[in-house]
Amino acid sequence: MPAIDAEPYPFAFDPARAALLIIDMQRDFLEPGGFGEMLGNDVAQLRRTIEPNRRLLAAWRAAGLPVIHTREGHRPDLADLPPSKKIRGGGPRTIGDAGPMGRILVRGEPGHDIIPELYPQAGEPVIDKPGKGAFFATDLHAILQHRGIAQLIVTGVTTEVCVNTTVREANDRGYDCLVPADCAGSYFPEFHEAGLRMIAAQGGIFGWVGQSDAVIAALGQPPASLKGAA
Ligand code: TIU
Repeated sequence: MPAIDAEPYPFAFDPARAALLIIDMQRDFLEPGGFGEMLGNDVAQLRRTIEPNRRLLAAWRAAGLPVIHTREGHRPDLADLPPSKKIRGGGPRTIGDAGPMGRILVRGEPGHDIIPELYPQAGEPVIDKPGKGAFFATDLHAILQHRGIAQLIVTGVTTEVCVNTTVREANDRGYDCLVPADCAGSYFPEFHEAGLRMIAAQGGIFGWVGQSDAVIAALGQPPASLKGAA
């Protein structure tokens, strides 16, 4: 089985049981003029992850392995939006209101969709999640179970919010998660660093942290399922 260099120790990669899970690479979080920037955030901190994600996604697709995308957002009628989340922040415009790219974090609106650089292809499930974690109130666990997935390469934004919450949820459900640091980003560099350290601390309490080049290199090795085959 190919080992991927990672913290706190090498990740025993099993491509036959692994999926790439790309978290919330949505226009409203990443693009200039979107909701994230409207709140005063520096989107450049997230945009540095686009090219590493693009390269990893291309290599992953070329290897024929499963890709799953997520989007944070709510029903147009906002019936799944907790009242607490609606008013959080106290700003003049909150989730569901008209924003710079359509209604903020509402499914079907331009800003809610995934950036063109990483747009899903036919056959790649897109998980629409109402929360920060990708397992809460979604069918992600069932989709992974049906495909025999036990390992997740988790990328996307933001490191300390939706990526971290998803890794913790996945860990409690028995998945081994590896986060390539260059493919995850936060508006706050210090939270990015701390978010990654929290995952790998205490012997990998929630998972592993590595780099996308090491994942791509591991994809070049023969899958475990083919090793030893006549
Ligand atoms: N996807 C995700 O992380 N949603 C957030 O709201 N992140 C923030 O950092 N605000």
